[in-house]
Amino acid sequence: MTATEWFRRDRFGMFVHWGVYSLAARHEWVKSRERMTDAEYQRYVDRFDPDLFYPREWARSARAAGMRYVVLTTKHHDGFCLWDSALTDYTVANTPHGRDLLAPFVEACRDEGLKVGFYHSLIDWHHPSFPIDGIHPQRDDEEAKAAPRDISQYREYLHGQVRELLTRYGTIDYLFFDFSYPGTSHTWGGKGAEDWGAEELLAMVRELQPDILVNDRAGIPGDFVTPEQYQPSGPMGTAWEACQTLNGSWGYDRDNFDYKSPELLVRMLVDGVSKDGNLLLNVGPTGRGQIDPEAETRLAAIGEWMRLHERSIRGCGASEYVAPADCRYTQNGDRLYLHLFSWPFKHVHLPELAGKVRYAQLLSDASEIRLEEADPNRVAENTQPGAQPAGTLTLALP
Ligand code: FUL
Repeated sequence: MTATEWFRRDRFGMFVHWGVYSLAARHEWVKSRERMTDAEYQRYVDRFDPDLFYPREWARSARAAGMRYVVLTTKHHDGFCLWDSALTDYTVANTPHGRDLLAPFVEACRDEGLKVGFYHSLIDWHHPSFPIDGIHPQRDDEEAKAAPRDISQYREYLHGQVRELLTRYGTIDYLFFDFSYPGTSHTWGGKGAEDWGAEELLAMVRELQPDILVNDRAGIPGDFVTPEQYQPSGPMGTAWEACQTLNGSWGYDRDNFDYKSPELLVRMLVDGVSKDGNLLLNVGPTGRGQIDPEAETRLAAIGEWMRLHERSIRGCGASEYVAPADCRYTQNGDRLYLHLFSWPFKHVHLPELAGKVRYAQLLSDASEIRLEEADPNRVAENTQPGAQPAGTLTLALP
């Protein structure tokens, strides 16, 4: 099975944004938003001691939710590294925790049968050679701005760190660079791909991990595209994955209770698969390393749904048929799944399928749905409206 094949089959993964910003607990961009100096931000580094870091629990929650891969932030824009990099002191090795976090994470994922993904930020607000731009925390510091910064030194550092990540932990299945986009220059007026040495970087990645999947955010095309916090209007002509938050923040955001409902999260997953895409759903563990109860509740609810509906997601993709209003089709061979977002219902009219459906049933309990050939429409009728909590029909095609 090729990398793109597993990716398209599995459809659903967990994103984990975790770092010293989890201690600030007010969004992973806190350093930039509050224009913190390195010295101010150091208070989080000095206190990073995740005593409740049990990656096996993360992996089990992901698996129970129906996810099949997990992607962890190795370094976010703040530049802090979750592994003991030989290229900087700005790592977990120099926190009270004092130990590499990636090895236990990778091991836990593998033990739970999950594919392993690394997120790695191209942006780095800590490295002395990284340009100061409009989002850099030190953007008001005239002296820092005037000091010469040679991005080629940062480029070398970036390549060296990615090499570490891809040589220390065995097979890595997935890499999410963040961020610049094909054909755009960066906010400091840089050249995007050229700044990162993207072609060379990607060649190195593929040499070290020949089967890895790489996203599209290094300024050159990758293996899949990454709509962020929105659902595209249809198939994108290539493998794609929407990344979505639970509450608008990627990093742990203690006072933000603006959570998406489990129903909405399930719909986003269904919607993506109906358009041939994946969902990478984020959690932001606390500074102690725990996935908070609000997130866990949602993961469990999605898992309940997945337990009964997995076969309408896994291995499925877009259908050639156009679903009725407020419905989605996902399809796997001769199984067409009709997801009704407005439930319960009495009749569904499926004119396009006239004469094509051999049998119809509710997916959750396999109960039969009465089919009626009512000229000119084929009608699927639910004889027990409201009897089941979820409205997905399986339509057996010839
Ligand atoms: C964005 C980042 O700036 C966010 O913090 C987050 O990591 C998201 C997935 O990508 O570009």
